[in-house]
Amino acid sequence: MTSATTHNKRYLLADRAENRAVKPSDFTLDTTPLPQPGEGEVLLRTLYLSLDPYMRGRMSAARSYAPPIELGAVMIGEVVAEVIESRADGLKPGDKVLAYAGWQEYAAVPAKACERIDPILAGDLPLSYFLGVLGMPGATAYFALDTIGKPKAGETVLISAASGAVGQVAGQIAKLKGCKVVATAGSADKLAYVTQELGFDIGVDYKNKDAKTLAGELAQHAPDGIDVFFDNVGGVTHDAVMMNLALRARIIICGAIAVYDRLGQPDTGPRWNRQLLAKRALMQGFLVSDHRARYAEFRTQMADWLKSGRLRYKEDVVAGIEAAPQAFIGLLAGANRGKMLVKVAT
Ligand code: NAP
Ligand code: FER
Repeated sequence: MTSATTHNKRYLLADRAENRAVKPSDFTLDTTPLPQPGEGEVLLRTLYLSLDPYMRGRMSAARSYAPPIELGAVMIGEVVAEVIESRADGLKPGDKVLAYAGWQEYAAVPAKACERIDPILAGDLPLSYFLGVLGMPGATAYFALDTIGKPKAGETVLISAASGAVGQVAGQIAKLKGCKVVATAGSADKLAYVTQELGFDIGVDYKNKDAKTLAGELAQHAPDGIDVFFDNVGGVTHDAVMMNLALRARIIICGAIAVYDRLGQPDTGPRWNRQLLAKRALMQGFLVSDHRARYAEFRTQMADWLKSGRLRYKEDVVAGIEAAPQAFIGLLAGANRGKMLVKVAT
């Protein structure tokens, strides 16, 4: 080990940013001695840290599917890491693993909490893909469509946040199934990426439009209505799509990033009940962690699509752990171009 590896830089949660946008001072940079692995643990050196919208929810104390991060604790996050010291059977130095090691350069974690990356499955694919298309976001796209959306050839599928970590995969799977894909996103270059490079059929910019205006635009592009709505954002986009449902539409409630800065303050009263009734539509919440048991199947299928060139994946990578807060704030505001990652070490 070189002298550079005697210390660990990490980010602690300093403020929950309740009912306001996240800012850099919500995170404190902290330097500690290198952690020592205990019996049954491994010392990990993070190569890539994943930045994901769910972290915003875990900063908040609002009730959800998982407990909030404690103030003063290391920000949570999944990493691809290299084992540099092992005090456990089954993992050895040099192994590459997935682990929830958090926003830090090094971590001592139980070997049981690590998932070894299969080098044969990975092949020539980048290791960072295990945090994206071959990891949690890719699994979200795959299982939400497989278990709720069930797109059939010829149907119209609407994907919001279509160029992001989940959206770009969801839209490509829908294309592989023979669907027409309508994408919404917040900029012309994001829409150009999904239509020109990924083959989605229509791109619609949702920015600075009220729900009625956006609904009218969507109606022109999907005159027979939306059969599958992959909702990554909530808010105005959600409302506009709900005005355009096809008969027996399936609505996947995957994310609501448009309202993450006002969690715990939901809209009240009847909202889309009449549309659901009239269209006999099905709306269901989705949580990727319910599908762990089928990850091997998902990874095999996705790796096959990637290796055969039938599916592509764009990443947005910043360098150094110090870049994490700003990149995360950018992700929540739409500054990312593809899956947001921090390259922490090589
Ligand atoms: P992402 O799409 O790579 O990045 C987030 C994107 O959200 C931004 O780039 C931005 O793109 C968009 N956005 C931000 N504010 C918005 C607003 N007010 N209205 C509309 N769009 C807005 O992120 P991701 O990792 O793929 O996640 C997408 C969604 O899926 C998130 O809501 C996330 O919480 C959810 N998710 C859920 C699960 C689950 O199990 N339920 C698992 C993974 C992810 P624009 O430029 O288009 O605004
Ligand atoms: C998980 C379940 C859901 C998870 C992330 C999510 C990191 C994402 C939820 C969201 O973005 O709202 O186990 O693991």
